[in-house]
Amino acid sequence: MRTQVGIIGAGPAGLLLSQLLASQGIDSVVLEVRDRDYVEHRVRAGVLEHGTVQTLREAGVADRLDAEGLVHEGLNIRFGARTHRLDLHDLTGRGVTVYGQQEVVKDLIAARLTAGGDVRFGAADVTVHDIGGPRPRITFVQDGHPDEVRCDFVVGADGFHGICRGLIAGRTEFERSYPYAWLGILARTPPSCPEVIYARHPNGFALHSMRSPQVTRLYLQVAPDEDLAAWPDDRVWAELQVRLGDDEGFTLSEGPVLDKNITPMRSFVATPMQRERLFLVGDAAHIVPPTGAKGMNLAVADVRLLAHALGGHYAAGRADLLAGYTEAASRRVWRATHFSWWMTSMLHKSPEGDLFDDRLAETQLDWVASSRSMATALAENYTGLPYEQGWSYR
Ligand code: RFL
Ligand code: PHB
Repeated sequence: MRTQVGIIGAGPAGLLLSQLLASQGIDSVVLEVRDRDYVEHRVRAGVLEHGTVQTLREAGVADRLDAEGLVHEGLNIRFGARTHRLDLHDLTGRGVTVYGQQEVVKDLIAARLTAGGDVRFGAADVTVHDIGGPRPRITFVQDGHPDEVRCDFVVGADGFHGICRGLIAGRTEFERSYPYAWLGILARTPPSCPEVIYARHPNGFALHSMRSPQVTRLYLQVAPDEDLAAWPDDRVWAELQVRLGDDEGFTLSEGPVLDKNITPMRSFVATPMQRERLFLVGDAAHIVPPTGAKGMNLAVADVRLLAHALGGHYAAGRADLLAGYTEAASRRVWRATHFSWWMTSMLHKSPEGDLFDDRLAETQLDWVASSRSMATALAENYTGLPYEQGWSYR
């Protein structure tokens, strides 16, 4: 099998890249180890930056997003049992859209397959060869049969646990782990507030978000080694009631729990994001803790840059854009890394009972709630900083 770009991973990064390349007349094959049903039902991100929504529209995959996505013009920060609303639209002229990552993935898969795109699910033993030569190869096994893709470039869109990052010899890795994790539930109950609530409580962080007018998404700060079995639904609801409660009459509505999981928190950046004919996008190169809602948005920003650089290569023989990919991507990567770290440290409770850290976090929150400049800084990062260029070379 011969293609121009071999993409490993059918998460939002790999699928969107395939779609943006197709819009520029560039062929790709996407190889995914999991089956389609698994990929389409993995509950993850929910908050899309203004620019992510724009990109999905330009990619021609936003019909359902525009119909079903929930546009939020503000967000709430709750601490000291009081709520402070940041008017994102007033502060930045922009908002965010709440629409599940798995819905974005479903829309992208449907668009690729309808257009005759090649997305292979259940591709096992994916192995990359010859990235230093002019014709890299990717071998894999599907339905028990060995197969091979020959391509000009390989893109590692295979997430944090993928195989591609390990092929960038001599890379530098920056890492920070946090002494907590998030326990997340999806519940069949209407959201208790039309907007997202980030709450800092003496018992720890809690987050109220949503997926639709009937489905609420909620998270609790827990220990990093927390056992999910120790959190039956009743305990989760009781703790959410305590941490999300305020003195202003907020009531949290409860309902059947549809999904429950624990996510560790980590900041991680690998650089460079390229070696020879291999490029990394999204979580394969960097991850952020979910507190800033940046992970998928950052994956989309990488993909825009790489789609543009590959477009420049094929349309105009430009080598400089591909050579400059790491440098171009890393500015936004580090901004998001800092923002996510900042939101995380401001909203979580120190599990070691470090009173100094707790006071610093409280004064930061108070500053955001009382200063328009600080609120604007948060809102700019949250709704997404502008892109420096378009994703299409033409
Ligand atoms: P993904 O989504 O992990 O996709 C990688 C794909 O590669 C496949 N794969 C392989 N395929 C073939 N061969 C191999 N050897 C392979 N190894 C792996 C995997 O099966 C998978 O299908 O990475 P991608 O595309 O870079 O996308 C990144 C996002 O998924 C991630 O950043 C976000 O989910 C992070 N995130 C959030 N991001 C936001 O922008 N806004 C949010 O509100 C937000 N909330 C979250 C989040 C992540 C969370 N968790 C569970 C980590 C909330 C949570 C709880
Ligand atoms: C979500 O809706 O899943 C969500 C919202 C905000 C975050 C992280 C996750 O910061």
